Formats: sequence, C-alpha cells, structure tokens
Amino acid sequence: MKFDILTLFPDMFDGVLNSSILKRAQKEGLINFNITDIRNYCEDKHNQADDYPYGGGVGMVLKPEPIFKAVNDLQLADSQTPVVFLTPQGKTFDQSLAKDLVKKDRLVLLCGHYEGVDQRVRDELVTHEVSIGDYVLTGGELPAMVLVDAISRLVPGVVGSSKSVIQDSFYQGLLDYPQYTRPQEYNSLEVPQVLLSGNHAKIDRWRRKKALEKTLVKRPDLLKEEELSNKDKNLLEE
Ligand code: 6GU
Repeated sequence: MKFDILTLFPDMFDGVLNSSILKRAQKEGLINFNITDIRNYCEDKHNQADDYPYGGGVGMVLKPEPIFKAVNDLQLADSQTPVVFLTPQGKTFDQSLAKDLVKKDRLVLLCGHYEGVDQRVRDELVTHEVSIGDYVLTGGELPAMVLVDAISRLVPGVVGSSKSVIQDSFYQGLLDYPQYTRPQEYNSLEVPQVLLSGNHAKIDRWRRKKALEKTLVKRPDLLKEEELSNKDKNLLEE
C-alpha cells in the first residue's frame, strides 16, 4: 500500500511514520509513504499557497494551481487511485471505510487548511471527502495520520497476527472482550476463573458473552446494525 500525502506541514508526519509498527512496516516494504510539501509547487514570488476568497469573507483559501501541479506529478495514470480530501465536511471515517480503502494499492491524502481549498480542486481532483468526527481541527494532517494508521494495520503482515486484527473492537461489529494478563491476583483483584480453565469452548463463549454485554452497555448503536443470532440472544440471557 502506497500513501501519497499532500500537505503544507510535512514535518508533522515525522513522529507517526517513524515509530513503532508503521516504521517496521515500511522497513519490510509493506507500506510506503511519499510526502509532498504543497509549498514546493507554489510558483508565485512569495511561495504563497493560499489567497483571499473571491466574494469576500473571513479566512484564506488554498490556491488551486499548486495542488493541481502536485497531483499531476504523482502520475495517477489509473483512475482507480482514490484522492481523499480531509475535511470536517466529509463522510465520517469508520472501520468499514478503512476496510474499503485498504483494498486499493495506492491512496492520495490531501490535507486541507485555513478556510478550505478552491472548489475546483474538489470538483476535479478529489474522489472522496473524509472527516474523522464532528469537531473542528486546524488542519487535515492529524486526520490523514488517523487514516494511515487505521488502514495500514489492515494490510496483511503489518500487525503481528491477523487474528488480533479480526478480534479487535469494531472489526466484527462488537467491542472487544475484557483482557487479562499476569499476575493472576493483583491487590486481591483476580483474573476470572474461566480464563484459567484451559477449556477453550468455554472461554470462547465467555468472551462472546462479555463482548455482547459490553457493546450493549457502551455502544448499543453498534448492535442495531449487527443482527443478533439466537445463540447470541441466549448468551445474553444466561
Ligand atoms: Cl478531516 N479536518 C479538519 N480540519 N477538522 C476535522 C476533520 C478533518 N475531521 C474532523 N475534524
């Protein structure tokens, strides 16, 4: 999976891309980043990336030419490559969109700033507009990193075990079951007996029940979409 990121603040990506799992995944050639500083494509005398809005009003708007030129240089020959514009006006990012986007082998992420970007960029270049939630951030860089992280960990091999990806909260429409590790007793707080039993059928049932209960209490909206099987209904009633 290749990520082409267009931004006015390339330094913001350093920490995230050069740490932990994403760092290793790049070394192993599973994911790849190409970060473009939009300012390198500003050709006017002040390297100006933004300008006043036509018609007046507050704020500044990102100019079209540098973005058109930068995207043109990416040589997106096949139109299969999504060009994602990060904006609070976009579709809210979720696990299902992450699963869709990981099917592509290349993604362009365009980080917005100021009051927005010239509408011609959105009309002509952008294929997806994505938000990470209903609040306003100063720019699209943090949202772009959120997408990169959520999508990268779905690339086979990036996360140690594909089982751990499948068991994660949201992947199967439920929150994750409670996890415990050693010690068996900490300050008189004990690990549930069933997990020590070695009976894997029993452990699976317990985990499914806990995941269902937790989801019902914390995120009942998730259960509305997930049609509960009779087996699940019975587990909840036990
Ligand atoms: Cl994608 N951009 C900005 N600027 N703010 C946001 C956002 C994106 N998603 C939520 N808030």
